[in-house]
Amino acid sequence: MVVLSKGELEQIALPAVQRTAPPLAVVPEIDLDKAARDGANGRAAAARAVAAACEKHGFFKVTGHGVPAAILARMDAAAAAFFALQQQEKDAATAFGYSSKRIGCNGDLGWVEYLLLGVTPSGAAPLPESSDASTCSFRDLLNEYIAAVRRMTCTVLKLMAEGLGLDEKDAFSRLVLDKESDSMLRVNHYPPRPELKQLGGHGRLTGFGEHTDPQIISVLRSNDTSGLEISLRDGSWVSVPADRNSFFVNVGDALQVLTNGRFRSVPHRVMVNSARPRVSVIFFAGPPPRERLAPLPELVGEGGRRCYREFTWREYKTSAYRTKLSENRLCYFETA
Ligand code: GA4
Repeated sequence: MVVLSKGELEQIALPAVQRTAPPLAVVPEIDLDKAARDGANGRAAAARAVAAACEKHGFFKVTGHGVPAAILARMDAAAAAFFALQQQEKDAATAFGYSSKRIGCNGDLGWVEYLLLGVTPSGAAPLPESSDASTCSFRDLLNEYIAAVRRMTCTVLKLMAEGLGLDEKDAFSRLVLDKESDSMLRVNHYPPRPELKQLGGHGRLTGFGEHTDPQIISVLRSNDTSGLEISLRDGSWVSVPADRNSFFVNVGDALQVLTNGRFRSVPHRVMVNSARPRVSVIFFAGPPPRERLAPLPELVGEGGRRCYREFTWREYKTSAYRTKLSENRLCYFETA
């Protein structure tokens, strides 16, 4: 078990200036089912709405997503059962990348425990041969979930390309369907902290500190406990009302680069609830390691300025893993 010193725990709390909870966000909604039913016009309207949300906030909500309710219910039950295990059993779940409180490898801490797995289109990495039946069935469930969410992710990425007016409608989705796509799945559990209540609603504890996601997009679903906050263009923070029936999409750094900054990667963080656990499952859709990323010529335009130099996803990821969570990771790749 990871035991933190008092000093380490104190680092998790936000500075005093950020003590009160921010106002509620008004999150743009895209209904994929409706877009499909309404034919070409419905699709074009959804594509425009997706592009507008990505330009304004880098964040929106997907309803009518088509991920079967049965998979979501099984995932909820499996995540709850996993995090309810004895600490010793969780610590042994190395095949699923279990970790607690420590985020990344540069000293970031949060009031969170999580599973973190690398995934390609063929699923999560194979388990050791000695794995027991329950480990195998959990892995199978994760793979079913990943396959369903990846399909929806690709629908969203195609709408993004359409909304940007790109000729190549699979300019983004092909990166995620590539057999070497370097995607990830994360299951986060933010245990409640009843002590926060005694502070009269003013005590705030960081579950996962402010950051942007390095990938193309991240597709998140949570239980009904709020806690996710996003930063708007003016730097203010808003709290995202939880909705277990929908998925939330974040624009990541790689998409900001490909769109030459037209879409923005949204800074976000998660705050801990005093009464209820928050559980979220996030699919981070990434390109293959060797993929060269640069602003798409169609989005730079003739004589336009390229805001980022070309680099490979491997290069970006290596650089990102050297940073602290809250750092601006894109600045090293900006053109002068
Ligand atoms: C943020 C998005 C994903 O959760 C993640 C995170 C990763 C990690 O937890 O290991 C990072 C973080 C994330 C960005 C900067 C680096 C890497 C922690 C950290 C300090 C899995 C990812 O890909 O980047």
